[in-house]
Amino acid sequence: MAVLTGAGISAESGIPTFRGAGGLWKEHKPEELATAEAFARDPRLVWEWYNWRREAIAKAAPNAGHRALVQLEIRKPRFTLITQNVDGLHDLAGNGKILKLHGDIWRMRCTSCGANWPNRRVPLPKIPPHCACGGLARPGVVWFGEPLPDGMMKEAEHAAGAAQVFLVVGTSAVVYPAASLIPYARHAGAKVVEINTEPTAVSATVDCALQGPAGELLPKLL
Ligand code: BV8
Ligand code: ZN
Repeated sequence: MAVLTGAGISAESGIPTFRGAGGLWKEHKPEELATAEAFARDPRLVWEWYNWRREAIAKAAPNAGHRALVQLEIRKPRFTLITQNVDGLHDLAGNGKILKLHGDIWRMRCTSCGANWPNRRVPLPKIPPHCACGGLARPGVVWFGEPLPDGMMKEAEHAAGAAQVFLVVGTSAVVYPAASLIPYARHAGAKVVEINTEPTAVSATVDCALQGPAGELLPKLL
């Protein structure tokens, strides 16, 4: 079994999604902030946004939807959780095998020496933060226009291609290449089940589209 999650699974933990009402992208557009160009132009502005998101995420706890996916991993011998989320709530809930397609907001990377380290300081004492080497640090996430971490899509495609059931939870399925895992799983013969509060770009193509909040439907699915 394989599961692909998006921001919607963290909505009931109080973390705003990207494209929904009150979404993160409302005040800002993704191009403005979640790109290497924006960071090069104004690292302070981009770090202010990530600092604000880290503070919001630090207050959030995994919800019943996250917990249901931990139970699923325990019950299913072959289980891979693939997430587009950078909030770390699947780790906090206790899942073991997590493919983080878009990185992790709780990690930093040095723009000069390439060091990569965890940092959970909230709020950040210094903005923008720097590496021990003195280089400027960046959030350990994948920005628009950047490639996913090496080998990540291969591993995700392997999991999606081998799954009998591919669960797609809380994603608008507009971001690529993550969204391509959905047709990939279907063409490999998986039964695709979608859980979302609204119809999405893939709802018409899945075997079963369950409409409702992940925090309610995932425990029921269990
Ligand atoms: C790449 C990390 C190439 C940063 C993120 C034109 C057409 C097609 C593609 C492109 C294009 N132009 C550019 C592209 C490529 C681009 C892309 O896909 N753009 C989109 C916007 C069109 N992709 C990229 O740039 C990727 N890289 O292609 O590189 C390359 C290759 C080699 C060498 C060089 C370059 C990189 C994409 C990664 C971007 N980073 N995040 C950060 O977080 O700050 S993406 C960001 O969006 C998040 O990761 C998020 O997870 C992701 C997807 O959004 P969702 O998770 O789906 O969230 P959303 O708000 O959209 O939807 C929430 C859903 O939940 C809704 O459906 C809602 O109904 C539902 N929901 C709400 N509440 C609940 C619920 N469901 C259930 N229960 C609830 N309670
Ligand atoms: Zn460094």
